[in-house]
Amino acid sequence: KKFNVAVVGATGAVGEELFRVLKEYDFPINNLVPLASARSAGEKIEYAGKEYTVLELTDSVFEENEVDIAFFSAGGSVSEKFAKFAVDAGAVVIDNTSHFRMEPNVPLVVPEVNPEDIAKWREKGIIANPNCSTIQMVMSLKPLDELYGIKRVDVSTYQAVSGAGKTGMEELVKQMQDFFTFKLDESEKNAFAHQIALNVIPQIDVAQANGFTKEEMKMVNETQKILHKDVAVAATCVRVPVLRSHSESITVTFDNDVEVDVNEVREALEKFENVEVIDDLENNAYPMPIISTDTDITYVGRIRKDVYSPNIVHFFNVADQVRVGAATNAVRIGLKWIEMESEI
Ligand code: A2P
Ligand code: 11C
Repeated sequence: KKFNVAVVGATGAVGEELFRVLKEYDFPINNLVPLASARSAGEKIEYAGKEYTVLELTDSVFEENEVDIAFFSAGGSVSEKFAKFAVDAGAVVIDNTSHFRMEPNVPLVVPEVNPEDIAKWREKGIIANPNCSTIQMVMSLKPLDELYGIKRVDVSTYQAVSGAGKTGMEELVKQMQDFFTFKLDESEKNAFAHQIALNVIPQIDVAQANGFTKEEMKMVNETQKILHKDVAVAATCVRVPVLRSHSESITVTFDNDVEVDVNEVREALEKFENVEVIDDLENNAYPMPIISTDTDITYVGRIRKDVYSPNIVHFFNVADQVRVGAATNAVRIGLKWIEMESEI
């Protein structure tokens, strides 16, 4: 069976990557319906050698095009307003925004970690894609939780500008160009709270009453929902001048009686689907954004046992934010959904 597939946010950073990933995974598409705002309606996009016209997102566009699967990647307020029209038209919505993630009757899914949750999609017609920094973190937490039982996670992130969409990426490039022509002082600084070129910014998203940012609290709440476990999480989320792969320094505390064996940790990670270990410090080998960018793999390295506590391990985790953290996860959800629905 083939499906009519809509992509809301077709002209954005994640939308454009979605077309590449759909093609690479040979997604069973009957008709493709690229949607964006009135600003880009009429633009052409190419998919599998055919040209498609971008349509304006409207209340009726899903029904008119008999959409079966709708990927949403145009921001939370767009999902809030338009997801219901896709659901009413009979489509399953795979939503990349944070809008529905914490609703109890909306599954929040990383297919390698909690594919079984997809079955709950019928309750609201929506499957939520987690935040990018959560996705790559739970890819490494899941095998370790199965191995030893996780009690607590402390994470600091180094997040690429792609998390802020095309405007974020363009702003970093422009500021770097302006730096080399001695114009950085006058360069536009709109996408982030401060200049991002040659800087790091310890704030992603807005402040919360508890002193953490919204991005940091997403990592707490989403991790607990995906792992089905009240694991303690503390995050510090930092924007760095990298184009499109997020890095994370992660410290995991296991249950009190655990004695970490680094080889067992490495083996558990290596065996997990779509995770690869690069861990040879003496030969300068570890995950970095230049390795993960344009791949669908979550890379883990710098694995080491804590010097003081036998139940603590530290490691470094890197993945492409636009793919693993968004487009690829969404496409994998779609493929899993098709597989599960065809078994019913
Ligand atoms: P448009 O290009 O027409 O503005 P990014 O995350 O890279 O910034 O991309 C955002 C995506 O979301 C773009 O495709 C953008 O389309 C789309 N978008 C933003 N606002 C709306 C809206 N109100 N209705 C439909 N699409 C929107
Ligand atoms: C960033 N994580 O790197 C954000 C982007 O909840 O989907 C994704 C926001 C979200 O800026």
